[in-house]
Amino acid sequence: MAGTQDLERWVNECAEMTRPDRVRWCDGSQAEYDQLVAEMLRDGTFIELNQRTHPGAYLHRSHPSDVARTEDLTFICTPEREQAGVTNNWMEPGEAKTMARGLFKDAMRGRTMYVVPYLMGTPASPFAKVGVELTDSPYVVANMRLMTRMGQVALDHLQKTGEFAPGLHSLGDLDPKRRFILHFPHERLVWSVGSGYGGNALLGKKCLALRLASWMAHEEGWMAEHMLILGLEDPRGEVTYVAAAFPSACGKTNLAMLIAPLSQAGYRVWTVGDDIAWMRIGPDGRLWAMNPEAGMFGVAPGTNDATNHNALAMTTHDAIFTNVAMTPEGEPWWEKLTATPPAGLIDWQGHPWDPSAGPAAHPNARFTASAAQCPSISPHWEDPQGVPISAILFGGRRAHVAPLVYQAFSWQHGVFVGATMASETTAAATGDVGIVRRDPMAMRPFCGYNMADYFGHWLEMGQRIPNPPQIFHVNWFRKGPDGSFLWPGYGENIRVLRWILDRVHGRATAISTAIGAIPSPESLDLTGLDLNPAKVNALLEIDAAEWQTEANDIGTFLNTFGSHLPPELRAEQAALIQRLG
Ligand code: OXD
Ligand code: MN
Repeated sequence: MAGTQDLERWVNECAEMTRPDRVRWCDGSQAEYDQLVAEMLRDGTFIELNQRTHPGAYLHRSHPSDVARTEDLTFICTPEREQAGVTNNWMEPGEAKTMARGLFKDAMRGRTMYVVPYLMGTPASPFAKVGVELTDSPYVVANMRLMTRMGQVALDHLQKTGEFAPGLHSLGDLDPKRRFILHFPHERLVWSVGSGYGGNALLGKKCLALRLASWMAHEEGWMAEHMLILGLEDPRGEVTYVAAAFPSACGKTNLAMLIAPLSQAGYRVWTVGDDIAWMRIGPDGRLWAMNPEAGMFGVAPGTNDATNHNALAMTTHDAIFTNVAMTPEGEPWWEKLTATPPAGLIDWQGHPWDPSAGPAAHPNARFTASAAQCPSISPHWEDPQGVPISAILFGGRRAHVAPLVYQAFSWQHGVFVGATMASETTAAATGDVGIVRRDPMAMRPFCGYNMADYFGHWLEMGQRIPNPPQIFHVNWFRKGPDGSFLWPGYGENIRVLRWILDRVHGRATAISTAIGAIPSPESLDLTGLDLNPAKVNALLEIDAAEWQTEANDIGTFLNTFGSHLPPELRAEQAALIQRLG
């Protein structure tokens, strides 16, 4: 949609349909936020946490059936089914709207409709995009204020560009049977009803910045990816930027904020973004990435001083916690925050915690905080053009098969590696946890069009980038025969980042294998780690039999894409089989 008149007309139309008691235009100011918080504290939407230890921090407990993204209720609505492709649920746009109108009708009676203008990207960036979300959830408004540049700044941008992506959201009755997340990429439109969960309800994030943006990027010649962006500073002070795609809840936030252990003195990670990268070819022929978000919506369980000190530091004030547990002192708590749980915990549903009934915090409990509060935030995180990317990492959670790290032979081979990457499912989406599924570029739940065409777009970008990033695959989660992790992970991942950095700068050696180049023994610095040579071998091992099964499985996976599959990916699979001998 274009212009402020269109905006007003659309707001009126939506109010006609949903019948809120009042409509409130949000300006994004601190006073407005404070007022919203006060209202939510009064009606129980927010619970005040200990304001001495966590000033400005609040707890929200969601409906117990509304705790994660619902991929089975998420639809791409394009005129033809083929345009959505085999990895997406599809509905014909007219049918989808007729169905959803029934759910939106009168849905906001007794509630306020908040008009939330927001900007994805910094105001100074020529690539920033305006969205407007209409929602009846004050919790969503408060989160949007932390996650985006919200309010007047977005309206000012709209005045300049005359364009915005509309999104209508209502909690509805929170019944999963009446929950739908509908995307209309050709109209840049989202309708979301029946859920208050972040990924379903904060429409700037997964809905606009990934699903709609991936389609816009296809049309306009750029890339919208489910990637963190970090800068790795070496002892000489030179910073090399990396973008990395891992499926949800596989450690993107931790890697983006990694603190190098003492033994790796002189290396330092700067955080640019933890979830989404918008990438464009710069005038210098490199790929430049920007973080369209202004905040982080991270998984809390597992976060502690050792795994992610920076995330803890950024959430000790002015943060929203969702579905965490609470100590008797009113402090947030989740599994692994401390070695032993404190006595007297209140669980995520508000009851005294009974350890036999499950974890105290929901496994997908979240924190929301402004990115500016992150101690490792890069001085360049708001640069209008973004930062130049030297390496792209793909990765997953795989107990077997995938070695710690390998480098693709070329951009085309790297696209194949990304397109066929696999990972065990996590609690970030509803469904079984721990099943291996292929999640191309970690975009399976977020690609707003036919994924085979998306592969084609990646290949085409490779043709157009004069100086493309090198592509790597990493796996921190490989397990030994006794079922324990082989690699210490977390801060020690800096060692793998160092190898990648050295490869990019032509300083590290590698051994060419059937699947790509792995570190030569002397090129990966493992000093000080308790890793015997057998463990190192197991971490880097490429088991020919396992990989033959993998290559065949990849073939079956590629078959599911039918005629849209770019032939280059088939050729890469054939070449892999041939190299495996
Ligand atoms: C997220 C997700 O919340 O990927 O970032 O689910
Ligand atoms: Mn994500």
